[in-house]
Amino acid sequence: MQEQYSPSEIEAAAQADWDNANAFKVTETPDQDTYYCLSMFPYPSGKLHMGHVRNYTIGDVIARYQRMQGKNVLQPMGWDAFGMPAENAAMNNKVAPAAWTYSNIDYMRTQLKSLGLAIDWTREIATCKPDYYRWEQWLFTRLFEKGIIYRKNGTVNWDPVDQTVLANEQVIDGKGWRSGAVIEKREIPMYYFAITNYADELLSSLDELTGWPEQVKTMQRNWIGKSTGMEVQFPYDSASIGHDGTLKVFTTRPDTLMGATYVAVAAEHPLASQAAEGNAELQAFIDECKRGGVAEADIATQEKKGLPTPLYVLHPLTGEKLPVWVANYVLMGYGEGAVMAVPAHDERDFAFASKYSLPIKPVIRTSAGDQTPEPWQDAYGEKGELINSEEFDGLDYDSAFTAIGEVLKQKGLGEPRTQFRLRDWGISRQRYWGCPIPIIHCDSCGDVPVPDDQLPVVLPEDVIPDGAGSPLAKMPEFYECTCPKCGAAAKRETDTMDTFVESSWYYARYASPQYDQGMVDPAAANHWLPVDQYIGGIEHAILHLLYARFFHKLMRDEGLVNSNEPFKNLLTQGMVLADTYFRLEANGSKTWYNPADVDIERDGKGKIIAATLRSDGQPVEIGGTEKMSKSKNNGVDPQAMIDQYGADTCRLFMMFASPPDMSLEWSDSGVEGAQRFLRRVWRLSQQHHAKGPAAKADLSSLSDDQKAVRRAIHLAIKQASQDIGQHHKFNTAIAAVMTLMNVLEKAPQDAEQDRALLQEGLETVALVLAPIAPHISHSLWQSLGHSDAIIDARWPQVDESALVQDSLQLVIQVNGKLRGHIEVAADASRELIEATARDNENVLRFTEGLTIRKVIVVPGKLVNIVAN
Ligand code: ANZ
Ligand code: ZN
Repeated sequence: MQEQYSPSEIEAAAQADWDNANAFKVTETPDQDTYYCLSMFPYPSGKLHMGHVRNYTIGDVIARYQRMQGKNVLQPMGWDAFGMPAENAAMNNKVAPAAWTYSNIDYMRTQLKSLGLAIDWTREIATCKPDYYRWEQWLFTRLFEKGIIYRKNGTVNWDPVDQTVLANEQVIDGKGWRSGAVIEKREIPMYYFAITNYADELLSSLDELTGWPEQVKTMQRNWIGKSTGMEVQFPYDSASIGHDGTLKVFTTRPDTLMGATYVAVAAEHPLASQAAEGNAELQAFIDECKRGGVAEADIATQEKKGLPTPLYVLHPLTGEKLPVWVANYVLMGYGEGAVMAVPAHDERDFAFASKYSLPIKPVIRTSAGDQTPEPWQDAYGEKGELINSEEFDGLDYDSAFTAIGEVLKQKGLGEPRTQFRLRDWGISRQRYWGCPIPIIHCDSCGDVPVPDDQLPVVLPEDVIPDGAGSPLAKMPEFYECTCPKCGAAAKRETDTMDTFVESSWYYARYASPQYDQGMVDPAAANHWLPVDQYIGGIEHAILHLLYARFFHKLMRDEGLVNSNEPFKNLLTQGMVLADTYFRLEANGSKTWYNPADVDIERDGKGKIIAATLRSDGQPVEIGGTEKMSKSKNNGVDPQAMIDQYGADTCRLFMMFASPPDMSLEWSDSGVEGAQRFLRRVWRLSQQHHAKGPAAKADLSSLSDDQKAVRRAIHLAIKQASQDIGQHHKFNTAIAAVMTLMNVLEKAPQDAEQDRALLQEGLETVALVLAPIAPHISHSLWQSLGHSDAIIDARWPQVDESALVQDSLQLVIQVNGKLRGHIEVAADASRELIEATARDNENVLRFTEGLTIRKVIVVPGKLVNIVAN
C-alpha cells in the first residue's frame, strides 16, 4: 500500500481486478433475489457530460448497495445509437453516420469504464445494430398485421431545417425541439402506433406505480388527458350549407348547451374549406392558421382570431340558427375539430365573442351571480344550477348532463363520450440514420409487411447524407425489391422509425441481449423484469416513459413479458448547474466564457463578487448559476475532472453535494473537499496498516472512551443504512462517515483494544463508502487484511448493544435559557432526572427567590425549569 493517496494507480488496479474476475457479469440464478438497476442509456454524442456522470453514478451506487444486500444485481449499459446528430455530424465532416457513431461509442465506453461502474458489459447493446433493430422490425410487422400499426395521411409538423416530421411533443413553442426552426404543417402518408387503444390502461395502471414520483405520474395523466363529456350534433341549415348533414362537436359541458350562441370550426375542417371557396380573405386566414404549429400550448396562448362564414347550423334543442365561424383556437386534431361556443362560461369563447360582438348568454348560476359582464372571471367557468335553460332550469351539472343527454339521444343528436388528449404516435421519419420500416409497397398487394425470414431490413452503413431529403429514397439498390406476396417488382419503404421506438424496449432486450430467436427470451425477461430501479432525467418524464410503458404492454400482449409495467421505481435526478460568465458584445449578443477560464473573487459568505477572464485579465459579467449547457458554455468536462482527481473523488463530490433528485451546483472547492476527505481516509488506514494486523476487540472490557468510539461506528452504520436504503440520501450517509472519521482520527491508536476498534471503524468506513467510492474502498479492504473483494462483502450490520449509552448528558435550561449540563444514567427515571436538575448549582443560582412552576423533561435531551 502506498503512503500517498494515488487515485490513478488505485483505480486502475481495482478496475483490473474487477475485469479479471468478471465481477459484474450476471446470469439468472433462481434462488437469489434479483435486482435490476437501470440508468437511461446515453445517445453516443461524442463524450460524456456531467449529467451522464451524475446519472450513472447514482445508478451505480444503488446497484453496488443492492449487491451488498446479497442481491443478484443486473446493471447493463448500451447506446441509443440512431438519430439526427449523427447525420448532421456526417454532413459536416463527410464521415458516414455509422462510423461516427461507432467511434463515439468506443470513446464513451472508455469514459464510462474509467468511472468504475459495476456494469455487465457482456450485455452491451447498440440500437443501430441489425441484431437489435431486427426485432423491432419483427414487432412492427406483427403489430401491422394486428392493426395496431396503420398507415394514413396525417397533418404533421414539418421541420424545414431538419427536413423531417416531428411529433407534437417535439414541437416546443411552435419550434422544432432540436433545430429551433419555426414548424410548418404538411400532409403526408405516415405510419402510426395506435397508442390511443391503450390510453385507458396507460392511465389506470399509473396507480400501480407507487415507486414513481407523484409529479411524473401527474405529467403522464395530463398528457393522456382523459375528458368525459358528450358528442353533440348540430344539424346543418341546408339553405346556407347546400345539403343535409350535422356538425359534430365534443363538449365537456353539455349542461351549457342552451348557452351556445355560435359554433367554431378549425381551419382544416371541411366546413371551413367549403366556406373558403371563392372567398380569398377566408382562404388567406385558413392558410395563415395552417402555417402555425399543431402543438396545443401555442394555440392556448396565441391571440384568438377568426372569420365568419355564410354558413349556419341549427341548435339541436331549440332549432335556432347559429353562425359558423372559423377560429384559430379550435384544433383539428382534438375532439371533432369543432366546438359549440358558450361565451358566458368558456374563457376562450368569451374572449372571441367579446372581440367579434357575438351574443353572450349566461345559463349557469355561478358564485359570480347570474350575469357574466366583462372582464372574464374564473367563476364564470364554475359548474352550478342551470338558468335560462327552459325545462332544464334548476338542475345541477350531473342531472343536467343526464337530462340533456336523454333528449339528445332521443333526437339522435348526441351521446356521452370519453375523449383523450393523447394522439396516435406517428413514427415515420424521412431520415436515413434510423431503423428501416419493414414494409414493401406493391401495386397489386398494397402495403406488405416484410416476412420474418427476410428480416432484418438492413440499413446500409456506408452512406453520407447530403442534407437534401432521405438518402434511402435515392438508392434503388435499397428500395428496389420484389413483393413477398406476388413476386412482382415492388418498392421498399424508405422512411425510418422515430428513434423513440428503439428506446421503448431496450430495457427488456438487456435481459437476453444476444437472443436470436425473438425480441426477448421470455424466461430471461420475466426473470429480470420489471426494472427495480430506473434512473434518468426529468426531461423524459412524459414521452420516453409513456412510450416504454406502451411497449411493455404491447410485448405483454405478444406473450413476451408477464408484467404490466416496465419500471417499478423511478428516480428522476436533478440537473447539474454551474456558474456562468459572459461579455456583452457591441451587437447586443453575449459571449459566454467557460468557468475554467475565469478567475473569481468571493466575499466572506462565498458569494462571487468579481470575475476576470484569465487570458486577458479583463472583467467578465457574472451570469448566475444555470444548468450546464453548450449554449451557456458552462459545462465542466468530466474527463478533465477524472484525470485530475480520479473517479472516486468525482463520484463522492456528486453524491455528497445534494440528494439525487435535487439540482447539484458544481463547485471546485467541493471537489477539492471530497479529495481531501479521501486522503484523510487513506492516511488513517495507512497509519493503521503500518502497525500490523489488529486483533478483535474484547467487548466486555471496553473503557467508557472506547465504548464511545464503538458507539460512533454503529451510529454511522445506522444512519447510512437508513439514508441509503430507505431514501437514496447518499449525501447524509456520507456525512455520517465523515463524522465517524473525525472520531476515529482523534481516538488513541496504540493499545490493542484501540487498534481493534480502529480496525472495526475503518472497515465500516470502507464498507459504507464502497458503493460511492468503490476503488479506494477496494484497496482499503485489502489493506485491512481481507482476501475477499469488498464488492462481495455484505453491508455492515448495526450492533444495537453498541448504541446503548450508560449515561447521558442533558441540557439544563431555566426559563428557556441554557444554564448548564447534567450527567444522568441512561435509564434514569423522570423523577430522578428532575431531582438532579433541581439540585444543580446553576439551577439553584438562577431560581433563587423564584418559585419553580413547572419542570419539562425531554428524554435524552434537556430539562427546562419554568420559574417566576
Ligand atoms: C362547450 C363548453 C362550455 C366547453 C363551457 C367548455 C366550457 P377538455 O376538458 O380539454 O377535453 N373543445 C372541444 N374540441 C375542441 C377543439 N378541437 N379545439 C379547441 N377546443 C375544443 O376540453 C373540452 C372542451 O374544449 C370542450 O367543452 C370544448 O368547449 C372545447 F362552459 O364545449 B366546451
Ligand atoms: Zn404483390
